[in-house]
Amino acid sequence: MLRLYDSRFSGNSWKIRILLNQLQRPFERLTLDLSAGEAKTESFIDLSRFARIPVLQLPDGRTIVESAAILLYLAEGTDYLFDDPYLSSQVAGWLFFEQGDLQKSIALARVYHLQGIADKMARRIDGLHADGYVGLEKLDRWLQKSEWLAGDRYTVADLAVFAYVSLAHEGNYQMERFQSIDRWLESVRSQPGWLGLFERSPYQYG
Ligand SMILES: N[C@@H](CCC(=O)N[C@@H](CS)C(=O)NCC(=O)O)C(=O)O
Repeated sequence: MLRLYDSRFSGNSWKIRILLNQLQRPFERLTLDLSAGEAKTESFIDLSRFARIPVLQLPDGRTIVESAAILLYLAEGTDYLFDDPYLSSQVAGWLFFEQGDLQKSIALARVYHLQGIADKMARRIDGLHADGYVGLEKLDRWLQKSEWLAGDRYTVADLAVFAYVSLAHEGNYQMERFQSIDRWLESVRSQPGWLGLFERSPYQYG
């Protein structure tokens, strides 16, 4: 069976649980406590390369790290990706955009708020917001004229970008002005098999 190493609050791991649920793939879930240093043990570093989650472990023991790589692996041959090389490149483009232009700016601002250190980190958060808003504006502009990110249907491109954008308000991003993002977030949430951050998949073991 597939095994997913994740953590409770991780948006990167949430992407993977949603896709596993949408694909109806049974998986074992091992939830690490990052604040207790559980990602930093020797044995987990061997599995994870960078001492980070998510990590997907295949039944033969090999592991895949980086949420975008895991999504591409799981989506191969399914409706959540395209066969056509051009359309596949459009999906990949959005996965890179999410990691380069959005993920860190949103995730770190959120972490500082969740850890209750937002006041102390106010200047750092201002910088993260400045970068994050540039990415969000680009995304909103695209969604003003397109229903989905790549091609004409929901794919892992939408799922990958969805996770942190939908959590941005937890990092005190003011999202009201992004009307097209708001419409698209709702469309992603209404996809069959979509799962809330703290919702348990019926395909989850452990
Ligand atoms: N680019 C990576 C980022 C992974 C990442 O940043 N993971 C965080 C949690 S979401 C983590 O494991 N941090 C380690 C720690 O906080 O100790 C991905 O998309 O999978």
